[in-house]
Amino acid sequence: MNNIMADQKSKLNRILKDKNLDSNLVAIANKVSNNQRISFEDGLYLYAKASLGYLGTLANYIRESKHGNNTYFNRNFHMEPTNVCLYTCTFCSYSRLIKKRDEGWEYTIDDMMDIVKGYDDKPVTEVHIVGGVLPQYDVPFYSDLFKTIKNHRPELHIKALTPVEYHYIFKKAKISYEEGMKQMLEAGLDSMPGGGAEIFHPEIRDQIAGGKCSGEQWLRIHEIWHDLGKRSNATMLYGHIEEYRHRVDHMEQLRTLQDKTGGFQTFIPLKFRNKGNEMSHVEESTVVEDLKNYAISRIYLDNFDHIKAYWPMIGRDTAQLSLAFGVDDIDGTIDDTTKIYTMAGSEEQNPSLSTKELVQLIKLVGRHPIERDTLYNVVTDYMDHEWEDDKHYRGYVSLPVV
Ligand code: V47
Ligand code: SF4
Repeated sequence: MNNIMADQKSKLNRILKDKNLDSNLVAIANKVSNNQRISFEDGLYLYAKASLGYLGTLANYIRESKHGNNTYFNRNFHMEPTNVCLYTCTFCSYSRLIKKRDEGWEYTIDDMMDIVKGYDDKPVTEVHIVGGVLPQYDVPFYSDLFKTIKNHRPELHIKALTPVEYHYIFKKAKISYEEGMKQMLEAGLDSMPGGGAEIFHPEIRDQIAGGKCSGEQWLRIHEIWHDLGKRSNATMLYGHIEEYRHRVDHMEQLRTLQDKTGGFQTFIPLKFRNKGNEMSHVEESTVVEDLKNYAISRIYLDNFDHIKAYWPMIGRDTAQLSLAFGVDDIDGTIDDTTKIYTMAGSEEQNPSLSTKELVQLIKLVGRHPIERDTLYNVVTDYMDHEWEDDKHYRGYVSLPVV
């Protein structure tokens, strides 16, 4: 056992020997210590009863067993074909623009290729494409777009669209999910981002995302994609009108599919932000709740390799803290403005960091920064990297003690 793990194990042992700790929490800590899966009821119990310190200890133990101090990021850029959407998800700032289309944009393939070409001299490895749903963005449009990007820059990884778009465009084209995903693969799609998952349970999904693909359909499209030998991510939009049992149900369904396919790479909890949408009256979750949620995700999803914090949404400070609560990945070096979040009131009005800034942010909490590609192959290990203008920088502080 290396030093990092010996330290984490001794923190876990302190919990196991704590005579004052609730016996259910001791039992859950025992499962984690013995590498056993926790149950649905355990998940609910953690949300209801566990303290932040307890959750951090368990989640950090798992995080460091899997990855040590390694903390991953990638260099990508986001493209949003349109910010107008015919669906009416109550948490989203896009759909209200359907009535005021003059305030929105609807890009053509040429418009999007101009954006792609703007990154020609930049060392990005991935383009992340996601936006609203409109009828002109159909199977032929996206097939053309993926082919044109691949013709222009074959090595650029295309991570694009979610089951929300795929369900809509395949239905419109009258083709099955299987046929549709095969066509997307042939056009150049490399992987699927995790969006559109929201909360799977119909009690919540019907209220906040009525009309778009169901939880079952979302999971089915990912399963088909995994069966084609490809990878994808998963998200959960939390902190609005859902109850803890809906969050645990969501993670349970992801864990079950992951047992079957192993195709998910990363789980990304997305904190609900309340600006500019139909749920502005709903209070946002606290930072403590966000950290607890990261930790419980890490503990529950034992078969997911990575837990990602999307820093433009939660801000840099919480992203740094999250690295002690189960998170091992911070998305990305995004030097483009991703409007879906700035419209919803994200922490970062301009969600852009240079690689150097992101590396420093990770090092400042004692972690080991690694640039990865979309599939988690190491691109550059930044632990001992020095920038020419940066000789004075030796930024280390220790991790918050949990
Ligand atoms: O599905 C929309 C969310 C998602 C709000 O896979 C909101 O690497 C909070 O999935 N407050 C799309 N969230 C973005 C997404 C994503 C982001 C980063 C990385 C990856 C990845 C995927 O954004 C939507 C929805 O759940 N969203 N509105 C809001 N007001
Ligand atoms: Fe459209 Fe997606 Fe926004 Fe829902 S969350 S309104 S599907 S862009």
